[in-house]
Amino acid sequence: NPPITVPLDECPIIIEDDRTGLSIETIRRALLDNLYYVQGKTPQTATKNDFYMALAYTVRDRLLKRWLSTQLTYRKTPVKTVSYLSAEFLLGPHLINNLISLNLYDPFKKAIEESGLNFQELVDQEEEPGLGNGGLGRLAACYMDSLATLEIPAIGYGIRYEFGIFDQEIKDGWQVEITDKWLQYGNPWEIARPEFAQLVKFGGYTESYYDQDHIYRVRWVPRYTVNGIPYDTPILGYRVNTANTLRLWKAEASESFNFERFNVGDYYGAVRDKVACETISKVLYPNDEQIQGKELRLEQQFFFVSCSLQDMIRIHLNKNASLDNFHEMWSIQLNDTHPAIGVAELMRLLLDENNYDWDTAWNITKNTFAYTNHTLLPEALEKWPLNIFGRMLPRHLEIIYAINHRFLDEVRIHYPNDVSKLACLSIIDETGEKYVRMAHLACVGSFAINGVAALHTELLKSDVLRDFYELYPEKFSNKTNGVTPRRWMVLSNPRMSFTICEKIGDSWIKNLDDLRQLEGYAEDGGFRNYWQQIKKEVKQDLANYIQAKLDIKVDPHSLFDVQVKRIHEYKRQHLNVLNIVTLYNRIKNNPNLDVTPRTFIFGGKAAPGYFMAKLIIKLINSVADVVNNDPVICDRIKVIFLPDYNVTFGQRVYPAADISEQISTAGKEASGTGNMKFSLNGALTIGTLDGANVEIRESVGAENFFLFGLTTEEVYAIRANRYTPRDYYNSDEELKAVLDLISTGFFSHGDPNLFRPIVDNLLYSDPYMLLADYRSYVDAQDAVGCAYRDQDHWGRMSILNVARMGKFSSDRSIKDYCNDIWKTKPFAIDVPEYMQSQA
Ligand code: CBF
Repeated sequence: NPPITVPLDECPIIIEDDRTGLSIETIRRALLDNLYYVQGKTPQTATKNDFYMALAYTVRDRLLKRWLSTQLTYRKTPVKTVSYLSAEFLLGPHLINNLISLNLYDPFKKAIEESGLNFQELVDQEEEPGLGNGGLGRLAACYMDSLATLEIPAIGYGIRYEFGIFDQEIKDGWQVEITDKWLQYGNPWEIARPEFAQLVKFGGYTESYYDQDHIYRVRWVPRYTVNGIPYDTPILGYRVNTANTLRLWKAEASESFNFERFNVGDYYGAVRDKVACETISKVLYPNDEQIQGKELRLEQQFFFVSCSLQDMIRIHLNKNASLDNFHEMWSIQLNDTHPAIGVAELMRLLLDENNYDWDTAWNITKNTFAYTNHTLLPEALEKWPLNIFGRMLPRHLEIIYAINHRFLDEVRIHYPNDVSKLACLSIIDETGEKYVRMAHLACVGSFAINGVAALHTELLKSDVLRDFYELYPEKFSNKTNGVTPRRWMVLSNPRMSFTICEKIGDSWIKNLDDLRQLEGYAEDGGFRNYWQQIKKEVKQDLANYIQAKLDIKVDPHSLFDVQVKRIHEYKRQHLNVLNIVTLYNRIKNNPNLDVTPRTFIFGGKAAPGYFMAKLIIKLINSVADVVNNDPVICDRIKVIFLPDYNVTFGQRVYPAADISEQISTAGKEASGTGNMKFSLNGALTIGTLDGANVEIRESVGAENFFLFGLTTEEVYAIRANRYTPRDYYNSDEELKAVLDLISTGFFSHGDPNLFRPIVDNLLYSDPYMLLADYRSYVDAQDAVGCAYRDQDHWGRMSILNVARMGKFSSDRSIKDYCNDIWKTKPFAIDVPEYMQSQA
């Protein structure tokens, strides 16, 4: 079913005013029209969700002009396109974001309210697409926003998981996972494009043959094939015409596949196989879990990568005579190793399906891909057992062997007589059971390799990818992460954004460096006062929300101390708990102690199979139970665990924070991006010299940042000399008291065993060195408490944090990628005349 090509200028589109008009009256009418004709409901029978859907369609109608113009322009222009391949896109809700980008927030709010509906109630109906685990997926979403805003031709490719990241409930203090059914009431933001479906092969065997020119070729005979159906979502830039596409693939059984069984009368078998096929895009894997050996995960990766590469080739051949210049027209960014199989798949498509010779195919491939590494944790570096890999992707294994063979020849020339280098660099790990090392495949097959913060890149060069850095120093660079100020300031913190605009105008929304102009206002006492007043109002909003959701009263005048992120031992939420118990002990020992009132707020999900992380959640909730209800504490400390932390929730919580906890062990967090969102919303950071904290501290000034803890070098040095955490326990009275209290079962209704795994782990191994950092952390927290008492000075520090965060816009990151890696330029979109009269 190929699309009909109509000469563009004659494109017979009939413009309906209700789909495009911008007056309040038209918007109201359009809402009812969509409710009636798309939802099939009248206002009398419509649910809140029906109204939300109608509202979403009414907004979507008004961005279509930009989306279609962008696609038409890209189709006819020879522009270089960035293809962002990512197994995760953690987008967050679309509605308000699109309204802000279109500059239609006010008229829509008015139109809804004038229709007698509650705008916020409808907005709250939106199920966010939780198609990611955390930082990596959210970064991909920020980058899509910046690519569109900067008018860079780009397409994001990923998987349309039917079930995204699980919803979290807390029962008796424990995390309980609930399936995320984000699609159950429909998704108004996507459009299926079955006409661009792609067929993906799996399993089977390969066979060689000579083609008509007597050239030796290989053909892959798969065991089964799966259909990839693309679902497109527009990603609109802020106040520009560019609306790029996020294309997510859904797996469906291919017809040829179930016909075979069907024909022999095995109807149920055919259906069973069909269901099995479709599980490929069913569910997002929660990270942190041991994924090695999970075949479905490899199937998912190959599925979306193969669909995407075939799609790029289709688009390319629509505009170009051959694939010879593919690498000149496309830069494909590998978002971590998850799509790294793309290197072998592009080779296969060029060699087997387009008859290129090896050298030409390899030249195209290695000049197309660029690889971003996002982690230093050894357990997160993907490798696939050779037998699983070979069974699922027999042709790719052959290709990888051939790549490796040539690569190792290159290594041999570089390091004559150094066999150990060959073993270290090889794409195949042969030290024990054999594996395919995906990071090595990505490094060999890419022209650029980057880390995501300055420290992280240095550690890649000196440690995790040291051998590759020695071999290919010119491939390496740093691209510090960034976040979009549209979602993380304008949308989530309208009060603060408005105040900033009043003072310095709104240019900062697209040029975040312009926030610098706020520095002068940090010296203005009246403004500082006003700034703190706004923060208080935002905190009051969060306090109301906590009261409504959890029935816990928190004082907006207390210091809001927030740690929201995935729960992981390296992120050290339990170090935060050790400080809370320290404060608790101090007050119990001296009930009249003058402490700065604090509300400790936690949020985050633990991977379902990660025992220690789940126990840390239980510990936080158990400590909260005791502390919040102890009359001696008298509300001076409150501990809150907010269930089901997600993007929507982040939008509420970042603006309300006074202090942001960025307390990972130095050398473990690649970058972090939550740290940026907090600081951009005026929170001060208590943090280690880890990830992007290092650069944030440099930017905002050491005097506006609460530093503690070991440096990476110190961590390495202590480890090298055999770290004995018990020494810290024995020599610090407060630390000893804290661990003893937990051990006795004080927070577990007398059960000394419940938290034993945490305490024993800290005392006898402490891989993330909490005990070594404890004293320095508690002292820094004391300094935070003291500093907060001087609200005027705190306000000054808060303003300076915001003013100096310009570097951490994802626009800056994307410009760096464009200039140094992709070599792409902005391309402004003109809306053709025949669409001009529309919204
Ligand atoms: O680079 C984006 C983020 O990616 C992670 O979340 C990841 O999943 N590897 C890292 O843990 C973060 O440090 C990083 O900011």
